[in-house]
Amino acid sequence: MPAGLWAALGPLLWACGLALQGGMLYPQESPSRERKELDGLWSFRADFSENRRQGFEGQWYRTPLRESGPTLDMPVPSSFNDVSQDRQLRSFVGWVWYEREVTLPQRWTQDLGTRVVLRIGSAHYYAIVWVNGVHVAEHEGGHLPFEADISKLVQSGPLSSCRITIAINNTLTPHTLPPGTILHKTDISKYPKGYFVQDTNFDFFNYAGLHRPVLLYTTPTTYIDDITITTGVDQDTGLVDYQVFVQGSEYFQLEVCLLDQEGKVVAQGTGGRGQLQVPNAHLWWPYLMHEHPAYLYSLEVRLTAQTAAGAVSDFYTLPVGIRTVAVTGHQFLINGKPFYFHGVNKHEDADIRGRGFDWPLLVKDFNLLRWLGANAFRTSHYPYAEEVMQLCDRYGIVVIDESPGVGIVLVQSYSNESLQHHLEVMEELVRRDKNHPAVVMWSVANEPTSFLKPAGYYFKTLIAHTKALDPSRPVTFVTNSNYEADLGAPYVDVICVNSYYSWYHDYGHLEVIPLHLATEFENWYRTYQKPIIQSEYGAGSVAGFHQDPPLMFSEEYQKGLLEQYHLVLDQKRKDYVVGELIWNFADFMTDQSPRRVMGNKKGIFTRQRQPKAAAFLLRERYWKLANETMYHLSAAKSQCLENSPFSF
Ligand code: GCB
Repeated sequence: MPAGLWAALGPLLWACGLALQGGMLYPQESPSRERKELDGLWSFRADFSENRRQGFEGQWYRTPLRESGPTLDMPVPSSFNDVSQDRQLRSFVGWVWYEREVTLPQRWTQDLGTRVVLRIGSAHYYAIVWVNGVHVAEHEGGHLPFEADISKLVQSGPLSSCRITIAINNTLTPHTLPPGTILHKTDISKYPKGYFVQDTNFDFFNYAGLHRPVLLYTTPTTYIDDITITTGVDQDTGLVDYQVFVQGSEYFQLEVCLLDQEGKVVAQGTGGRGQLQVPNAHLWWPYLMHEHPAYLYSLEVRLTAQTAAGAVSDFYTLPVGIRTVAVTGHQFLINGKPFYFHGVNKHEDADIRGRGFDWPLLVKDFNLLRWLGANAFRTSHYPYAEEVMQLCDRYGIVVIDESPGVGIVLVQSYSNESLQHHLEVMEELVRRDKNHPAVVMWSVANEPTSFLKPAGYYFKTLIAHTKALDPSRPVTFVTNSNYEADLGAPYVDVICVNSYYSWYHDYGHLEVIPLHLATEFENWYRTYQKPIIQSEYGAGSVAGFHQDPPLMFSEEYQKGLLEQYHLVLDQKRKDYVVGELIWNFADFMTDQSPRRVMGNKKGIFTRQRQPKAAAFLLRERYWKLANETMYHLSAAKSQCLENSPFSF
C-alpha cells in the first residue's frame, strides 16, 4: 500500500484488526508444536569470483556445496568475518553460501497434517534460501526473522533428510537499511583491476552471516498464525485486548486463558478478539521502579478446528505484561508514573562471534545491566535478537526499539524506493516486537541528515506509518545536536538527541560542556515542548590508560566528561529531560580508520565486558536515581533496592 494511504488508513485497519496480517510468532514448543534447532557447524563458501556470481552460474544450490569446490566449517550463529585466519574473508563483500543437511523426524515427513517451517532469525543482509535445490524464500534486511513453509518439499518423497542452502549478500547500497555505497577504484595504476570496497556512513563494522538461530518448527496445518495484545489499566483492573489470527481453515474455535505466575486462571475468553479483565492486576513495572518488577502473565491460546482429517488443536502461550505508556509535554509515563530512562546504548558485538547470538554473552550483559542499575537501553542501531527482547520482558529492562535506519546521509537514500523499504522494515519490526511489554517506544532512525530536502516528507511519512502500525506506543527518531534544522522533530513524540561535547570538538575542554548542553536543551524544549532524552553522550577511553589531569582517551577523561553532563542532566530532569543513555555499554568493532583504535572505545565496559572507571561512576549514579524514583513512588523501602550499594 502506498505510504500516504497507509498513514491515513492505518488506524482504521488496526481498529478493524486488519493491519499487519501474517504473523511472526516466536517459535516455541507446545503440545502441538515441535522445534529442531540447526545451530552448529554449517558448510560455507565465499564466492570470490570477480562478479561474485559464480555460485549462481554454477547453481551451487543444486548439489551439496562441497561438490562446487573447497568449503569451510562455519559456526551458526556467528558472523563469518572474524572466525577464520583469512584477511580477505574478514572484509569480504558479496555472496557467501551456507549449507546444512538435516535429518527430520519421520512424523514430520509423513504426517500431512503437520506443517514444517524453516525460520531464520537473521541473515545479514540479503538472503536466498533453497531446500533440496528448490527456491523457498528471499529476504532483504539483516536484523529481522523470516520463514518458509517447506512442508510440501519435505513431505513429497521418501527422504527423511533435507539440504538447506542459504546464499547471503552483505552488499549495502543507497537503498538498503542501513545504506552504503560500493566504491569502484578504477585507477589501474593504483588498484588491481575490478577493485572495489564497501563504503558506509555508520560507525560499526558491517558484520555478516547467519547471526541468529536457524530452526525448523512444526504446527498443525490449521494453526495460530498471530496474536496481538494491547493492555490498559482501569483503576485496579488490568485490561488485556487480544486478537488471534488463524490460518488454514475458516471453521475453528478459539479459547484464551490468562494465568498468573502461580498458574491460577485470572481471566478467560473465547473467539478471535476480545477483552480480558483482570481484577487487582499485577502491573508490569520496569526494573528498580517497583519491588516486584516485570510481572508476566501467560496467555494460553487454544485453537480447535474440524478438518477433513478430523479434529485439530493448536496451542500457543504468550507472556503478557500489563502496563501503559504515555507521553505528556514534559514526561514519559509508565503506568501513569513518571519514568526516567537511566541506561545504555548497546551493540550486538563481541570478539570472534561478531554479531552472532551467544547465550553466555547475553546473560553476562543482562547481569552487568542489573549491576549497573540500568533500567533501559536503546537497540542502537538495528533490531536485536528476539531472545534479547524476551529477557528485557523478564527483567524489566525498558527498550527503545530502533530500526536499522542508520547512516542515512545520501540524497538517493531519501528516494521512494528507500522509503518503501523503510516502511516495510518498520512493519516487520512492529510485527515481531509488538507484544513485548518492555518495548515502550519505536525509533525509526538514528542521525539521518534531516536537513536534506526530501527528508521532511520521508520522516513525516515514516513516523505516521509507524504510529498507524502501532497506536499504542510513542515514536521517536534520534537526532544529533549538530543538525539544527531538524525536520523530523515536529512529528516525533519524544526528542532523542545525541551530543559529543568536548569530544568531537573543543577537544580536552570539559569545562564548556554545561553551558553547551543547557543551551541545547533549552533550544529544543522552547521549539517543540516535548520531553527530551539524551540518547547518546560519551567519550572514548582505552582501558588502563590513566592521566590526571585528564587527557582524551584516558579513563579519567571519560569519567570527567560524564560528570559534566550529569550536572546539567540533574537540573533538567526536574523539568523535561526524561532520560540519559550512555554511549556505549561496551567497546565495539568499527571499520578501520585513523579515528578508531581497534574499534570504538566509548564503552564503559571493554569489549570483553570488564568495567572501566566510568562504569563505577555510572553505577553510583544509576542506583541513586533509582532510589529517588522509589522514594518518590512509595515511602516504603523496596526489597529490590536492599541490594543497592547506595541505598539510603
Ligand atoms: C554517534 C552515532 C554512533 C557512533 C557515535 C560515536 O552519534 O550515533 O553510532 O558510534 O556517535 O562514537 O561517534
